[in-house]
Amino acid sequence: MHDAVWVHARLAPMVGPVIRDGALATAAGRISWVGERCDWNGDARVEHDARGAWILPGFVDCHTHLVYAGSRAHEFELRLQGASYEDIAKAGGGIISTVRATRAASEAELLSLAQRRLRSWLAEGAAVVEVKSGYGLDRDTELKMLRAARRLEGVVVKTTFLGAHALPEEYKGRADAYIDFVCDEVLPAAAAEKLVDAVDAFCERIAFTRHQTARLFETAKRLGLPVKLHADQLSDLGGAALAAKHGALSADHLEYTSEAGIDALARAGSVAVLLPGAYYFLRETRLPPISALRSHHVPIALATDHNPGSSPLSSPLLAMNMACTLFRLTPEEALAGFTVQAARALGMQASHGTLQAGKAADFALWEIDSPAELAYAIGANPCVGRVRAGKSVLST
Ligand code: DI6
Ligand code: FE
Repeated sequence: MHDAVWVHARLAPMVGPVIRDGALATAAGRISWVGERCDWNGDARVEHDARGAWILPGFVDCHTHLVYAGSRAHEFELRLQGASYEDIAKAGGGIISTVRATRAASEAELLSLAQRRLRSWLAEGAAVVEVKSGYGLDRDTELKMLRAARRLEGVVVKTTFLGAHALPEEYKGRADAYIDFVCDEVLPAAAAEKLVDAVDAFCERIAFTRHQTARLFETAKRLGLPVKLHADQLSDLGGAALAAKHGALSADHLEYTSEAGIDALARAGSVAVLLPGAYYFLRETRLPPISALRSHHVPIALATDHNPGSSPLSSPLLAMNMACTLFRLTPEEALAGFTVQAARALGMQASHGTLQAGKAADFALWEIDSPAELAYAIGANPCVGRVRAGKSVLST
């Protein structure tokens, strides 16, 4: 006996062909059957008529900085007057200004701010959201951020430790000592509290070197934690190759990655996570190497990179549109980027990203004529239903 079945649905399972008159059943929070409606002869306690709506796997946003306090709207104004993102960071603004506000906020305040932000993802049928720390840069605030992230409701949350996001003011001129502190105290404390699903770093001229990043990755390995990396966003520091060398789940941004770096990602089986929101908002002009990623068969995921400084973007749908418009991804690649490939970038391919029996019953219903419409439209939200662990949590 199945718990529920959705019939008269059009299904985009994100693996295999689409099904134009399908049925999808759930049992005990998982998908228990998917296929052509004419082949469905199971028993389900409840039958839902999808009335021709498309069902897709719930979106997986595999790169966000959703937990933080404060606003950076004034920096946006400064940039519009000509200041660069790097200028602002060097002058003590940027990430560090969000660190000040986040240190001053309580865990409850951080949770309530992030929970409010999360509404847009829920309205667009998201199933999984990754959330990074990295606006604490001290032990207590990093842990506070991760605890707040773990308490978010409505989606599956994956937490990533990003203690090596920027150099805090108290360590000015002592980046190596800060990395020692992160490796010896902060990351082990977060891991001991079981708050960490993966470890990330910002490897960049304005952040940490390859060598410092490698030291952090060694610590992650000792703690049995997978790694990912903010790589080659503003310059080519060889971040992608470094991530690949450490078997990273993903290397993210990649605007400046060389072909050798892409080859290394392909060999390591790491996912390339592209972040068009940051490219757009910082008015970057250097495109990530899409054709090389394709020719080397590197899986391409997309994410919002939601953060207050470089990508205040709260819409997976808009990120997909930007990926097509700015990066020339196909709508099919964009959809895969927010489902099957994003699940891989979080090591969740066994439970999310496709509509297949055995996976979590986390999916969304859309009133559209074809899945490509999700990447095509700007500012519309045709999500008409969201199912989480087999239960309908949004329907209109
Ligand atoms: N790269 C980014 O684009 C964000 N973090 C990072 O490592 C920016 C975060 C911020 O400006 O607050
Ligand atoms: Fe980021």
